[in-house]
Amino acid sequence: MTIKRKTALVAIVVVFVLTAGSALARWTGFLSLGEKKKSGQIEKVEIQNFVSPSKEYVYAGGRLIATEEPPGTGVDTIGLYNPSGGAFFLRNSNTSGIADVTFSFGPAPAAGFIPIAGDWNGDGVDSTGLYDPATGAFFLRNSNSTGSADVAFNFGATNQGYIPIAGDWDGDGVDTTGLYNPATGAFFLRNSNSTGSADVLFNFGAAGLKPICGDWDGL
Ligand SMILES: [Ca+2]
Ligand SMILES: [Ca+2]
Ligand SMILES: [Ca+2]
Repeated sequence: MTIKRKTALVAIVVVFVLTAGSALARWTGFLSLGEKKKSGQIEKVEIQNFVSPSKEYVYAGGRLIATEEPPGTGVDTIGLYNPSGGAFFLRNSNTSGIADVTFSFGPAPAAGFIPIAGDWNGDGVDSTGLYDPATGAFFLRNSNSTGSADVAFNFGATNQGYIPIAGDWDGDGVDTTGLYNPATGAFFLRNSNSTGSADVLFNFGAAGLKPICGDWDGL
């Protein structure tokens, strides 16, 4: 079993990706600066489960090096966006009823903005975003509440009729944006929520269709 260092948050706090069997879990780890210099892979890691049902602890040589929040059992549910008022209406069950969460985000009226949703910061909670086709700007918010965008960036050509999409294209636990050009059937996927060119570009299917995204095979 090996742990690969993924992202350094601060000097002594590191986030790991742990491959355990076929499951990929996200770990938050703690390394001293001395150990961090070794980086790369840590061998002979033993996992010890504590009584806490919500967390696992990873020890190496008797020292706590990582904790894990077990994968959530969250269920995706639906929401709505009202372009005339800029309000999102999110429901936490796939049933009839009133919205569980209502908030406004973005301009009202939305002037052609298109809503998207994803886990932009990898905390396990999906939140909303907006795409402005006129400027190519994405506005992403990390909480489902009224406020300004936490992340804003431009991606892709403007005014081409592109349709925004969002998903975890590289499986790192963070959803990022993409675009679909219905005129050509081209997908443009980017692996970070930032300005730049597409990391993945390909054509799929005939022109004039509507895109959808998902983890169809669980892999
Ligand atoms: Ca999130
Ligand atoms: Ca990702
Ligand atoms: Ca898949």
